[in-house]
Amino acid sequence: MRIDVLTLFAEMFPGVLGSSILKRAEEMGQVRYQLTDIRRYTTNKHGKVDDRPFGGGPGMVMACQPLWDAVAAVEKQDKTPAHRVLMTPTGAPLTQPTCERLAECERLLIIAGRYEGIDQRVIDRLDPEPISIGDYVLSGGELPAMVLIDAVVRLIPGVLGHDESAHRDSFSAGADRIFDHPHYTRPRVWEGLEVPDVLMSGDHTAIEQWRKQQAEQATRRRRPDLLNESDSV
Ligand code: 9WO
Repeated sequence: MRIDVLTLFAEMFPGVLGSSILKRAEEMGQVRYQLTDIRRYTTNKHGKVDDRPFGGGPGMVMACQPLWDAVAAVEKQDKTPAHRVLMTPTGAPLTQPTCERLAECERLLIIAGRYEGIDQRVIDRLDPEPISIGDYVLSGGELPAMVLIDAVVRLIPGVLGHDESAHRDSFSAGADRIFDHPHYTRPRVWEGLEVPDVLMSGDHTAIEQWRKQQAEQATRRRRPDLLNESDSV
C-alpha cells in the first residue's frame, strides 16, 4: 500500500511513522509513506496557503489552489488511483470495519487540514471520504491522520507477526471485535495483589472462558452500546 499524506505540518509525522509496527511495515515493503507539504504547491509568492473567510468571522481558511494542485501533483506521481480521505470532525466515525475496508486499498491519500477549515469548493471537487476519530475539534487533521494510519497499517496482511494476527482474528467476528480481557504479567504477587488463579492453572479452555466472560462484563459496564443484544447502535 502507498499512503500519501498532504499536510502543512509534515514534521509531526516521522516520530510516529518511524516507530514500532508502522516502521517495520515500511521496512518490510508492505507500505510506503509519502508526506507532501501543501505549501510547496502554492502559487502565492509569499508562500501563503490561507486567506480570510468570505462573510467574515475569526481565523483563516485554507485556500483551494494549493491543496488542489498538491493533490493533482501527488496523484500523478504514481498511476495507481488513490482513495482520498479527509480528516474532519464532521466525517463518519472511524471504526474497525472502516479500517478493514481501507486496509484493502492499494493507495490512500489523506488530507490533513489546518486553520479554521478548508474552502468548501475544493472539498466538493476532490470529493474525499470524510472521516472523524471522535467528537472534538483539534488544531489540525494530522493527529487523526496518524491514528488512521496506525489502525489501518496493522491490518495489512503480513504486517503483524503470526501471534499478533492470530489474536486479532479471534476478535474479528461481530460487534465484540474490540472487546479485550484484563492482562497480567510477572510478578505473580505485586504489592500483595495476586494474579487470578485461573491464569496460573494451565487449563487453556478455562482461561479462554474466563477471558471472554471478563471482556463481556467490562464491556457491559463501560460500553453497553457495543454489545450485540443492545439496540442502541
Ligand atoms: C473543523 C470543524 C469544526 C466544527 C464543524 C466542522 C468542522 N470541520 C473542521 C475541519 O475540517 N477542520 C480542519 C481540520 C481545519 C481545522 C483543523 N482540523 C481539524 C480536524 N480539527 N479537528 C479535526 C478532526 C479530524 C478528525 N477527527 C477529529 C477531529
